Amino acid sequence: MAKQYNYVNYSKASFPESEMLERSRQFYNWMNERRTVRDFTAQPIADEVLNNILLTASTAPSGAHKQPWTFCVVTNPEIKKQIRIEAEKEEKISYEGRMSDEWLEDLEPLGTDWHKPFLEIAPALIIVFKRSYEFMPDGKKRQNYYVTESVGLACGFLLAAIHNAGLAALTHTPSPMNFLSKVLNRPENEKPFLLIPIGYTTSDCKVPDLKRKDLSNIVVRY
Ligand code: IYR
Repeated sequence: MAKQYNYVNYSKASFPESEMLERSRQFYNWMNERRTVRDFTAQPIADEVLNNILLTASTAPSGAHKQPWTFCVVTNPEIKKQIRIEAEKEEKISYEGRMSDEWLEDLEPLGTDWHKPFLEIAPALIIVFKRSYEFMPDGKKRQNYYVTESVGLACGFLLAAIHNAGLAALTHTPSPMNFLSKVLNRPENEKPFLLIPIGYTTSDCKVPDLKRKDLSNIVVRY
């Protein structure tokens, strides 16, 4: 039988309602400034900043607290170049035939294409892998739970931490992305989930002037 956790006291910090109102408003305003960007400078990111961002991502809740994620951080120019070459190979095939007309039409306003220079320019690429199971010391496999949900949550925390640090990111999903397992030599229990270039924005960085849905379009109250 597995041993139970030792339960410890937890006193959640809270705030008077007026302060809560102000904090929630400020946090929303701050998060609403986060944008997905594709224009990065090559300026490197301090290791300690990267580590704090990754530790924040790993505070996300996960099924049975398995933390079923691996974050590969690539700063090596040769490996970034290899990733760009492989990603562009797949993206070119996707844009030139694999993606449906409807999908291409939906992407038209964003103006994306198969060229991915940011994969080489951004100072760091965080490649998030999901771990569907673990190898036990005796070599047996042990399942993880709600892996997609857990890793999705960790990625949300990761993006918030990147934004909070004053850095920008792109949630990139080259498709298919199994080439990442090969390039990064990952074990078979890990599957690529998201490729996140991270860095500083260029001075002439542009983002689409898009609007976010308002409350009435995202919330149903009962
Ligand atoms: N993965 C491709 C296509 C793409 C798909 C979606 I959905 C986007 O929001 C943006 C791009 C690419 O990265 O270009």
